[in-house]
Amino acid sequence: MNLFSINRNISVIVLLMLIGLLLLSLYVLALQESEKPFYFQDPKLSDVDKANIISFGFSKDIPIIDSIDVWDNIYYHSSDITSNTLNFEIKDLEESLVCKPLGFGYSKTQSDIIFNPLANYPNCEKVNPEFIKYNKTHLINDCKNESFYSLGTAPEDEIFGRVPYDFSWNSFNSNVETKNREFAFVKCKENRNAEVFLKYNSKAVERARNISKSIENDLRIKSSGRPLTVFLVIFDSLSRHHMYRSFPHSLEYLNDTIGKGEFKDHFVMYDFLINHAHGENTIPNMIPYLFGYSFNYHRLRLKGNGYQNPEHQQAFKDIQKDSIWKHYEKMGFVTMFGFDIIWDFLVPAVGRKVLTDHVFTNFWKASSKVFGTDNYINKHSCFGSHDSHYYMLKYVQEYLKTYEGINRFGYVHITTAHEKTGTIIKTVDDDLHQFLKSVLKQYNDNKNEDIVLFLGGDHGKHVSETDYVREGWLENMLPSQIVISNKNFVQKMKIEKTLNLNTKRIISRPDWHLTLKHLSTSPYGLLRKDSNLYKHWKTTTDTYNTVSVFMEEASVFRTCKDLNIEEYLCVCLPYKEISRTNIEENINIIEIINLAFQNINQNQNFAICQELTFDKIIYAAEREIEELTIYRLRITINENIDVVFEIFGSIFSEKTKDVNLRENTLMPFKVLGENKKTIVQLLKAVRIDEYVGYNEEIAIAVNEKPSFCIPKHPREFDDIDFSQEEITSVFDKLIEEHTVRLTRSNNTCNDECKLYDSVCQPWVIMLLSNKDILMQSWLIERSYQIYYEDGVQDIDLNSYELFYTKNILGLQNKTIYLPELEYSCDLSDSKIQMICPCK
Ligand SMILES: *[C@@H]1O[C@H](CO)[C@@H](O)[C@H](O)[C@H]1NC(C)=O
Ligand SMILES: *[C@@H]1O[C@H](CO)[C@@H](O)[C@H](O)[C@H]1NC(C)=O
Ligand SMILES: *[C@@H]1O[C@H](CO)[C@@H](O)[C@H](O)[C@H]1NC(C)=O
Ligand SMILES: *[C@@H]1O[C@H](CO)[C@@H](O)[C@H](O)[C@H]1NC(C)=O
Ligand SMILES: *[C@@H]1O[C@H](CO)[C@@H](O)[C@H](O)[C@H]1NC(C)=O
Ligand SMILES: CC(=O)N[C@H]1CO[C@H](CO)[C@@H](O)[C@@H]1O
Repeated sequence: MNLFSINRNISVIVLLMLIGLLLLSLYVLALQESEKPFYFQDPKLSDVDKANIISFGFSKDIPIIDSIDVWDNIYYHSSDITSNTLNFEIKDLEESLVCKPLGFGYSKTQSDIIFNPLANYPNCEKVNPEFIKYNKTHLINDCKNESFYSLGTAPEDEIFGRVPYDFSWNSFNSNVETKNREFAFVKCKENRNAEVFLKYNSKAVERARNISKSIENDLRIKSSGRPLTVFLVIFDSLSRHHMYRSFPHSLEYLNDTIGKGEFKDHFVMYDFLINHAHGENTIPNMIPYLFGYSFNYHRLRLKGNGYQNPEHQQAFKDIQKDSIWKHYEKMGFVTMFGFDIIWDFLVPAVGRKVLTDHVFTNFWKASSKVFGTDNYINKHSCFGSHDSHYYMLKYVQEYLKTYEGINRFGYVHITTAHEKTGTIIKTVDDDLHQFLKSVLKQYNDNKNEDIVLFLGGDHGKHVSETDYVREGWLENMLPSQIVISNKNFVQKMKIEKTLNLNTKRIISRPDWHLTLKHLSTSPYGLLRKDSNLYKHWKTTTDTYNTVSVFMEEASVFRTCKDLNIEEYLCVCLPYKEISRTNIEENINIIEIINLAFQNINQNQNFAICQELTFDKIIYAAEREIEELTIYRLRITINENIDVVFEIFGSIFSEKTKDVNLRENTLMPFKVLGENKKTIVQLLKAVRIDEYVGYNEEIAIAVNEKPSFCIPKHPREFDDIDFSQEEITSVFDKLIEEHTVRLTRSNNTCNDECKLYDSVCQPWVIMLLSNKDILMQSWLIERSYQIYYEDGVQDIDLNSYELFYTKNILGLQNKTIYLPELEYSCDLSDSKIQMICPCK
């Protein structure tokens, strides 16, 4: 083929693509113009079509002007609204409710076994008395000894997620002006402390005021209305049951003040009982919450742009135009976003630059270096005089106070509960109680403002791989959601009766998104249910069944399917555990497992990630739903005894294919049998054991999906592996990212790394427990240096003798100690110098 014909072929392809696009837009237009409500669940539409329709919807700008009835000046009697209390027990669900949960979670007996009721954590303020002083512009030096400070990053340098963070101390000789920085650390002798402070953003205020003014002009509103605050405080992994278990003081406080006491006349709260999750973890839940539609469409809309690629960041900025925070910006609000984690939990959805007026995320990257906190968030640690979540709640309080008089929106995500024991979340209770006290007081003192405060979970807590019972899965699917508002706002929205009904109906994530959109109009007037704007917003969510919880009654007939909640996740459908003997006879189950392994092993980098093979089924349940059977399976693999996968698959007859077959390349299927044809389809395979640390770091180093890349244990790598550069280069890279230090007498690695503002990595101790990796025996000379105190030591490890121990990685005289069982940064000795990988 010559160059010319290539060109011609390309033009033909381009032409065909253009025709395709034209047809699609005509089709979309036809759908938009049609009178009938349009159902996204229409099985005839592919997911790509639906994603395109959503994009098209977002590109349309429907004016607010004919959709809203501006507020009149009637005084609303808040006393007409009845007060509610918070009750753990759920009684009186309506008889006619179609989606009635099979249960709500663990019983007290079950949860007392799973979550140690006696778990107790030190009070950080007692352990580390607060000494930092800040006077609104300057850090004041109050330390009698030599001291140091470090200021946070400038607002434009807020980068979301797992990226390197530079950190250094400066001599603290005189008071230091904080300028535009919003956090700081001070070191006085060996004590360290943190402070956060919000800096007024006058540009954001001006913009919000301008936009509000222009909306008011369009609507011919003469005097400005009441400023509105809409704020989401979302806790990671917090089911409704776990909220009641973990926050007794805060809930009692709400009960006593809003339910019965001092704030009874001013505020009202609603506890949503059937608040259904859309997935097991953060992304599938927060995408519909923040964007209005499911993860799958978001993935398609991102068209292969990856958050790790710096050149793809524009795609993430573009997609954020459709996020709830950009929406609030357009409605005349100042906006805030906070996420207290150094990992990439939500980054794949929004990228590294979050486009709100305030972003508060770098504080945690800095804190991890200052306080040497465990990167893997599975152990309680103090950030100076407070727990980690305290700083987020403090920043939010300042945000709400600083912008009094202006519409404000915010979303913060707090991950204290994201750990194994399920008990560290208890440390939030006192800080949350203080937070609620301060916020309610603020809005009670200033009765000229409206507030809608959401306290909820992204998904519920379950104890992943160790917990087989149905109740654990129910908790995972039923996150908490309490909504607090002022009574005259509820009265003015004419929504009291409906809100009360909705607390007992199934509510989806897109429902909350539409609710947020709806609330964004309420500084100006009452959005009409039959308005073009409200109807248009529905077309950009997953289904036409989406409702604003503050607008419409969620019908008793709504099912999971109506709300685009996967049937295998649905808490209302039948669920039956399968006995061991029946599992082994079930050929369908084996077929699902085969599909799962094909899927898991597809495109793996087999040099370092192993090819995985099926070991055994440890749990199985089946759900018979009309002509469909869905299986939920837990399985183990031969390559690593700790790994557990959860697999969902479906079985149906070929006749029902149109309804039951899911067209998605991530869900392979297979036709079985000769005559009576059956189809098995894999719906999902997820890794559910904890794989942070060694496993995850290796996967990230080779750009593999951490949940599917399972390398050998470091001790199992041998000479054959070390002859492969694909493998050794990974080890070189990982070692290079760390500074290897020897401890001085009686110091632990944690102490030693912390002296240099870094964190000891236990997983690298595990990696170095293989002597060949420690010595980089594939290289002619070991490439890293070993640091001792403030200098470098040249140590020829080859001349040392090996001595295997249970848990020590260290040196003494001419002996190297190598750990065989445990890998810890917490050991010390007066004679052995521990070898510490610091990062
Ligand atoms: C804070 O301290 C600085 C430096 O000592 C001083 O110049 C400034 O006036 C103080 N500000 C306030 C609000 O007290
Ligand atoms: C707000 O409006 C004023 C007056 O119309 C204009 O001068 C200013 O640039 C606007 N500011 C922003 C941030 O839009
Ligand atoms: C709230 O008050 C009600 C009624 O007094 C009571 O039954 C309930 O247990 C209380 N809930 C909490 C969380 O304290
Ligand atoms: C290690 O060396 C020191 C002197 O540097 C010596 O006193 C000690 O006995 C040696 N210990 C062992 C176990 O060889
Ligand atoms: C290390 O601890 C041991 C035992 O507590 C003590 O005897 C020794 O003096 C300590 N060494 C240093 C350098 O502090
Ligand atoms: C070196 C130095 O100034 N040390 C002082 C640190 O502070 C304590 C009391 O807070 C003094 O006793 C030390 O003399």
